[in-house]
Amino acid sequence: MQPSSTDIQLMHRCLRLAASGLGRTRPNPLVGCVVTDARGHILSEGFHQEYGHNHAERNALLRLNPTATPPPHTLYVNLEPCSHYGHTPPCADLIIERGIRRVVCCNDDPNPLVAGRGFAKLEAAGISLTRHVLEAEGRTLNRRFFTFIERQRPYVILKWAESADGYMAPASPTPYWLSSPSQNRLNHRWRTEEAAILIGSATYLADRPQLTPRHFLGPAPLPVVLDRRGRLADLPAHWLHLHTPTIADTLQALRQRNIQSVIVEGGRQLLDAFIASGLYDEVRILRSPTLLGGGLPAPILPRDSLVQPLIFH
Ligand code: AOF
Ligand code: ZN
Repeated sequence: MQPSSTDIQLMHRCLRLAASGLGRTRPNPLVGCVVTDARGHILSEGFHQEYGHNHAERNALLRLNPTATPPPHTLYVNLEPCSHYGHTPPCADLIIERGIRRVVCCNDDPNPLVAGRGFAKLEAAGISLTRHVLEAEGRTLNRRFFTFIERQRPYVILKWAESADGYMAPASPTPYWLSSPSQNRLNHRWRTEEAAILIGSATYLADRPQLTPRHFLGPAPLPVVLDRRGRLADLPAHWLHLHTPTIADTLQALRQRNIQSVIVEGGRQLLDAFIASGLYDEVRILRSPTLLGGGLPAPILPRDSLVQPLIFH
Protein backbone atom coordinates (compact mmCIF):
# COMPACT_ATOMS: atom_id res chain seq x y z
CA MET A 1 0.00 0.00 0.00
CA GLN A 2 1.41 3.42 -1.03
CA PRO A 3 1.85 6.07 1.69
CA SER A 4 -0.79 8.81 1.76
CA SER A 5 -0.05 12.43 2.62
CA THR A 6 -1.37 11.68 6.14
CA ASP A 7 1.12 8.81 6.39
CA ILE A 8 3.99 11.12 5.48
CA GLN A 9 2.83 13.79 7.91
CA LEU A 10 2.53 11.29 10.76
CA MET A 11 5.94 9.79 9.98
CA HIS A 12 7.40 13.32 10.30
CA ARG A 13 5.71 13.38 13.71
CA CYS A 14 7.36 10.04 14.64
CA LEU A 15 10.78 11.39 13.67
CA ARG A 16 10.20 14.52 15.75
CA LEU A 17 9.16 12.43 18.76
CA ALA A 18 12.13 10.11 18.23
CA ALA A 19 14.57 13.04 18.22
CA SER A 20 13.48 13.93 21.78
CA GLY A 21 15.57 10.97 22.98
CA LEU A 22 18.82 12.26 21.44
CA GLY A 23 21.80 11.47 23.66
CA ARG A 24 19.81 9.23 26.02
CA THR A 25 19.10 6.06 24.06
CA ARG A 26 22.56 5.14 22.84
CA PRO A 27 23.66 2.71 21.68
CA ASN A 28 20.02 2.03 20.89
CA PRO A 29 18.17 3.94 18.17
CA LEU A 30 15.95 7.01 18.36
CA VAL A 31 12.40 5.80 17.82
CA GLY A 32 9.02 7.55 17.87
CA CYS A 33 5.56 6.06 17.47
CA VAL A 34 2.05 7.36 16.75
CA VAL A 35 -1.16 5.31 16.91
CA THR A 36 -4.27 6.43 15.05
CA ASP A 37 -7.83 5.25 14.51
CA ALA A 38 -9.04 4.18 11.05
CA ARG A 39 -9.66 7.83 10.06
CA GLY A 40 -6.13 8.93 10.89
CA HIS A 41 -6.92 10.69 14.17
CA ILE A 42 -4.15 10.37 16.73
CA LEU A 43 -5.04 8.20 19.74
CA SER A 44 -1.64 8.07 21.42
CA GLU A 45 2.07 8.65 20.97
CA GLY A 46 5.31 7.55 22.53
CA PHE A 47 9.04 7.57 22.05
CA HIS A 48 12.07 5.71 23.29
CA GLN A 49 13.18 7.87 26.19
CA GLU A 50 16.16 6.12 27.65
CA TYR A 51 18.45 3.19 26.98
CA GLY A 52 17.01 -0.02 28.44
CA HIS A 53 13.54 1.47 28.97
CA ASN A 54 10.39 0.75 26.95
CA HIS A 55 10.59 0.92 23.19
CA ALA A 56 8.57 3.62 21.44
CA GLU A 57 5.79 1.25 20.32
CA ARG A 58 5.31 -0.11 23.85
CA ASN A 59 5.13 3.42 25.28
CA ALA A 60 2.49 4.43 22.72
CA LEU A 61 0.43 1.22 23.01
CA LEU A 62 0.45 1.07 26.82
CA ARG A 63 -1.03 4.56 26.91
CA LEU A 64 -4.13 3.36 25.05
CA ASN A 65 -7.22 2.19 26.87
CA PRO A 66 -7.73 -1.32 25.38
CA THR A 67 -11.53 -1.04 25.41
CA ALA A 68 -11.85 2.57 24.19
CA THR A 69 -13.69 3.41 20.96
CA PRO A 70 -12.78 4.07 18.24
CA PRO A 71 -10.25 1.24 18.38
CA PRO A 72 -6.63 1.71 17.28
CA HIS A 73 -6.04 0.92 13.62
CA THR A 74 -2.69 2.20 12.28
CA LEU A 75 0.63 2.31 14.07
CA TYR A 76 3.38 4.59 12.74
CA VAL A 77 6.94 3.95 13.81
CA ASN A 78 10.28 4.98 12.33
CA LEU A 79 12.02 1.62 12.88
CA GLU A 80 10.89 -1.93 12.14
CA PRO A 81 9.18 -3.22 15.30
CA CYS A 82 11.40 -5.62 17.18
CA SER A 83 10.87 -9.37 17.32
CA HIS A 84 13.33 -10.28 20.09
CA TYR A 85 13.25 -10.56 23.86
CA GLY A 86 15.71 -7.92 25.05
CA HIS A 87 15.15 -5.43 27.84
CA THR A 88 11.45 -5.84 27.01
CA PRO A 89 9.32 -8.45 25.15
CA PRO A 90 8.94 -8.08 21.35
CA CYS A 91 7.02 -4.99 20.21
CA ALA A 92 5.68 -6.95 17.22
CA ASP A 93 3.80 -9.24 19.66
CA LEU A 94 2.25 -6.30 21.51
CA ILE A 95 1.18 -4.68 18.22
CA ILE A 96 -0.59 -7.91 17.23
CA GLU A 97 -2.15 -8.33 20.70
CA ARG A 98 -3.59 -4.81 20.62
CA GLY A 99 -5.38 -5.43 17.33
CA ILE A 100 -3.43 -3.01 15.12
CA ARG A 101 -4.50 -3.53 11.47
CA ARG A 102 -1.80 -1.59 9.65
CA VAL A 103 1.82 -0.61 10.37
CA VAL A 104 3.58 2.25 8.58
CA CYS A 105 7.32 2.23 8.99
CA CYS A 106 10.34 4.26 7.98
CA ASN A 107 13.55 2.19 8.30
CA ASP A 108 14.18 -1.54 8.30
CA ASP A 109 16.10 -2.62 11.40
CA PRO A 110 19.68 -3.72 10.54
CA ASN A 111 20.08 -5.20 14.05
CA PRO A 112 20.74 -8.91 13.38
CA LEU A 113 18.38 -9.78 16.26
CA VAL A 114 15.51 -8.23 14.27
CA ALA A 115 16.42 -7.69 10.55
CA GLY A 116 13.13 -8.59 8.86
CA ARG A 117 11.75 -10.85 11.59
CA GLY A 118 9.64 -8.03 13.03
CA PHE A 119 7.90 -7.47 9.67
CA ALA A 120 7.52 -11.23 9.15
CA LYS A 121 5.65 -11.57 12.46
CA LEU A 122 3.31 -8.69 11.61
CA GLU A 123 2.60 -10.03 8.13
CA ALA A 124 1.93 -13.51 9.44
CA ALA A 125 -0.73 -11.94 11.70
CA GLY A 126 -2.41 -10.34 8.67
CA ILE A 127 -1.28 -6.78 9.42
CA SER A 128 -0.86 -4.62 6.32
CA LEU A 129 2.58 -2.99 5.98
CA THR A 130 3.75 0.23 4.35
CA ARG A 131 7.53 0.52 4.54
CA HIS A 132 10.27 3.03 3.71
CA VAL A 133 8.24 6.19 4.34
CA LEU A 134 10.74 9.10 4.73
CA GLU A 135 13.54 6.55 4.66
CA ALA A 136 16.34 9.08 4.04
CA GLU A 137 15.18 11.33 6.89
CA GLY A 138 15.06 8.32 9.24
CA ARG A 139 18.56 7.24 8.25
CA THR A 140 19.85 10.74 8.94
CA LEU A 141 18.19 10.85 12.36
CA ASN A 142 19.65 7.47 13.33
CA ARG A 143 22.95 7.91 11.46
CA ARG A 144 24.96 6.92 14.55
CA PHE A 145 22.96 3.68 15.00
CA PHE A 146 23.13 2.71 11.30
CA THR A 147 26.84 3.51 10.97
CA PHE A 148 27.66 1.51 14.09
CA ILE A 149 25.85 -1.60 12.85
CA GLU A 150 26.51 -1.36 9.10
CA ARG A 151 30.12 -0.13 9.15
CA GLN A 152 31.00 -1.75 12.47
CA ARG A 153 32.62 1.39 13.80
CA PRO A 154 31.46 4.47 15.72
CA TYR A 155 30.01 7.46 13.85
CA VAL A 156 32.78 10.08 13.67
CA ILE A 157 32.33 13.84 13.88
CA LEU A 158 35.39 16.06 13.39
CA LYS A 159 35.13 19.46 15.02
CA TRP A 160 37.41 22.46 15.23
CA ALA A 161 37.30 26.23 15.73
CA GLU A 162 38.97 28.52 13.23
CA SER A 163 39.45 32.22 12.58
CA ALA A 164 37.89 34.03 9.63
CA ASP A 165 41.20 33.61 7.80
CA GLY A 166 41.41 29.87 8.51
CA TYR A 167 43.74 29.53 11.51
CA MET A 168 43.11 27.34 14.54
CA ALA A 169 45.55 29.24 16.78
CA PRO A 170 47.80 32.28 16.56
CA ALA A 171 51.56 31.97 16.06
CA SER A 172 52.27 33.07 19.65
CA PRO A 173 52.33 30.28 22.26
CA THR A 174 49.90 32.07 24.63
CA PRO A 175 46.53 30.27 24.58
CA TYR A 176 43.89 32.13 22.62
CA TRP A 177 40.14 31.52 22.76
CA LEU A 178 38.50 31.87 19.35
CA SER A 179 34.91 30.82 19.98
CA SER A 180 32.10 33.05 21.25
CA PRO A 181 30.01 32.12 24.33
CA SER A 182 27.14 30.95 22.11
CA GLN A 183 29.54 28.82 20.06
CA ASN A 184 30.83 27.32 23.32
CA ARG A 185 27.32 26.41 24.38
CA LEU A 186 26.70 24.83 21.00
CA ASN A 187 29.92 22.87 21.33
CA HIS A 188 28.89 21.63 24.77
CA ARG A 189 25.48 20.65 23.42
CA TRP A 190 27.27 18.63 20.73
CA ARG A 191 29.23 16.89 23.47
CA THR A 192 26.00 15.73 25.14
CA GLU A 193 24.88 14.17 21.85
CA GLU A 194 27.82 11.78 21.43
CA ALA A 195 29.01 8.78 23.41
CA ALA A 196 32.66 9.84 23.50
CA ILE A 197 34.90 12.81 22.95
CA LEU A 198 38.41 12.22 21.63
CA ILE A 199 41.55 14.35 21.77
CA GLY A 200 45.24 13.76 21.11
CA SER A 201 47.98 13.84 23.70
CA ALA A 202 49.41 17.19 22.54
CA THR A 203 46.04 18.85 23.10
CA TYR A 204 45.83 17.29 26.54
CA LEU A 205 49.28 18.61 27.47
CA ALA A 206 48.68 22.08 26.03
CA ASP A 207 45.10 22.73 27.19
CA ARG A 208 44.36 20.30 30.05
CA PRO A 209 40.73 20.30 28.84
CA GLN A 210 37.97 19.00 31.09
CA LEU A 211 35.99 17.58 28.16
CA THR A 212 32.70 17.98 30.04
CA PRO A 213 29.47 19.51 28.68
CA ARG A 214 29.34 22.01 31.55
CA HIS A 215 27.64 24.79 29.54
CA PHE A 216 24.73 22.59 28.49
CA LEU A 217 22.43 20.28 30.42
CA GLY A 218 22.74 16.69 29.24
CA PRO A 219 24.63 13.41 29.50
CA ALA A 220 28.41 13.61 29.57
CA PRO A 221 30.41 11.76 26.91
CA LEU A 222 33.31 9.49 27.85
CA PRO A 223 36.58 11.46 27.57
CA VAL A 224 39.16 9.58 25.50
CA VAL A 225 42.79 10.53 24.87
CA LEU A 226 44.81 9.00 22.10
CA ASP A 227 48.38 8.82 23.35
CA ARG A 228 50.30 6.78 20.79
CA ARG A 229 53.69 7.43 22.34
CA GLY A 230 52.53 6.79 25.92
CA ARG A 231 53.47 10.30 27.09
CA LEU A 232 50.64 10.84 29.57
CA ALA A 233 50.55 9.57 33.12
CA ASP A 234 48.12 11.67 35.14
CA LEU A 235 44.78 11.33 33.36
CA PRO A 236 41.56 11.42 35.42
CA ALA A 237 40.63 7.87 36.45
CA HIS A 238 37.40 7.59 34.43
CA TRP A 239 39.01 8.73 31.15
CA LEU A 240 39.87 6.17 28.50
CA HIS A 241 43.57 6.19 27.67
CA LEU A 242 44.29 4.62 24.25
CA HIS A 243 47.62 3.83 22.59
CA THR A 244 46.22 2.38 19.35
CA PRO A 245 48.58 2.91 16.40
CA THR A 246 46.07 3.72 13.63
CA ILE A 247 42.76 5.52 13.38
CA ALA A 248 41.08 2.28 12.32
CA ASP A 249 42.45 0.59 15.48
CA THR A 250 41.29 3.51 17.62
CA LEU A 251 37.77 3.20 16.24
CA GLN A 252 37.78 -0.55 16.83
CA ALA A 253 38.89 0.01 20.44
CA LEU A 254 35.88 2.33 20.88
CA ARG A 255 33.55 -0.09 19.14
CA GLN A 256 34.61 -2.89 21.46
CA ARG A 257 33.47 -0.69 24.33
CA ASN A 258 30.11 -0.24 22.58
CA ILE A 259 30.77 3.45 21.87
CA GLN A 260 28.45 4.35 19.04
CA SER A 261 29.69 7.83 18.20
CA VAL A 262 32.65 10.06 18.87
CA ILE A 263 33.35 13.76 18.45
CA VAL A 264 37.01 14.47 17.68
CA GLU A 265 38.04 17.83 19.09
CA GLY A 266 41.67 18.02 18.04
CA GLY A 267 44.39 18.86 17.89
CA ARG A 268 45.49 19.44 14.39
CA GLN A 269 47.57 16.26 14.16
CA LEU A 270 44.71 14.01 15.24
CA LEU A 271 42.24 15.75 12.92
CA ASP A 272 44.71 15.34 10.04
CA ALA A 273 45.08 11.64 10.84
CA PHE A 274 41.30 11.20 10.70
CA ILE A 275 41.06 13.14 7.45
CA ALA A 276 43.86 11.04 5.91
CA SER A 277 42.15 7.82 7.01
CA GLY A 278 38.84 8.82 5.40
CA LEU A 279 37.11 7.44 8.52
CA TYR A 280 34.82 10.37 9.35
CA ASP A 281 31.17 11.13 8.74
CA GLU A 282 30.69 14.79 9.62
CA VAL A 283 32.84 17.91 9.91
CA ARG A 284 31.70 20.86 12.00
CA ILE A 285 33.62 24.12 12.00
CA LEU A 286 33.03 26.87 14.56
CA ARG A 287 34.11 29.95 12.62
CA SER A 288 34.99 33.16 14.43
CA PRO A 289 34.98 36.65 12.87
CA THR A 290 38.51 37.25 14.25
CA LEU A 291 41.41 37.57 11.80
CA LEU A 292 44.59 36.00 13.19
CA GLY A 293 46.81 36.89 10.23
CA GLY A 294 48.91 33.74 10.69
CA GLY A 295 49.50 30.81 13.00
CA LEU A 296 48.41 27.16 12.87
CA PRO A 297 46.32 26.61 9.73
CA ALA A 298 43.03 24.74 10.15
CA PRO A 299 42.78 21.28 8.55
CA ILE A 300 41.82 21.06 4.90
CA LEU A 301 39.55 18.36 3.54
CA PRO A 302 40.66 16.61 0.37
CA ARG A 303 38.93 17.76 -2.78
CA ASP A 304 37.26 14.38 -3.19
CA SER A 305 35.97 14.22 0.42
CA LEU A 306 32.42 12.89 0.48
CA VAL A 307 31.74 15.00 3.56
CA GLN A 308 30.75 18.66 3.20
CA PRO A 309 31.85 20.65 6.25
CA LEU A 310 29.13 22.43 8.20
CA ILE A 311 30.12 25.94 9.29
CA PHE A 312 28.68 27.53 12.43
CA HIS A 313 29.15 31.26 12.99
C1 AOF B 1 15.04 0.63 21.24
N1 AOF B 1 13.97 1.46 21.27
O1 AOF B 1 12.01 2.15 20.54
C2 AOF B 1 13.00 0.35 19.45
C3 AOF B 1 14.12 -0.54 19.40
O2 AOF B 1 18.31 -3.33 24.04
P1 AOF B 1 16.87 -3.67 23.79
O3 AOF B 1 16.45 -4.98 24.32
O4 AOF B 1 15.97 -2.55 24.24
O5 AOF B 1 16.70 -3.81 22.20
C4 AOF B 1 17.23 -2.82 21.38
C5 AOF B 1 16.93 -3.11 19.93
O6 AOF B 1 15.54 -3.12 19.68
C6 AOF B 1 17.49 -2.03 19.01
O7 AOF B 1 18.80 -2.27 18.62
C7 AOF B 1 16.56 -2.13 17.81
O8 AOF B 1 17.01 -3.16 16.98
C8 AOF B 1 15.22 -2.59 18.39
N2 AOF B 1 14.19 -1.52 18.47
N3 AOF B 1 15.10 -0.34 20.32
O9 AOF B 1 15.95 0.75 22.07
C9 AOF B 1 12.95 1.36 20.45
N4 AOF B 1 11.97 0.22 18.61
ZN1 ZN C 1 10.73 -3.08 20.37
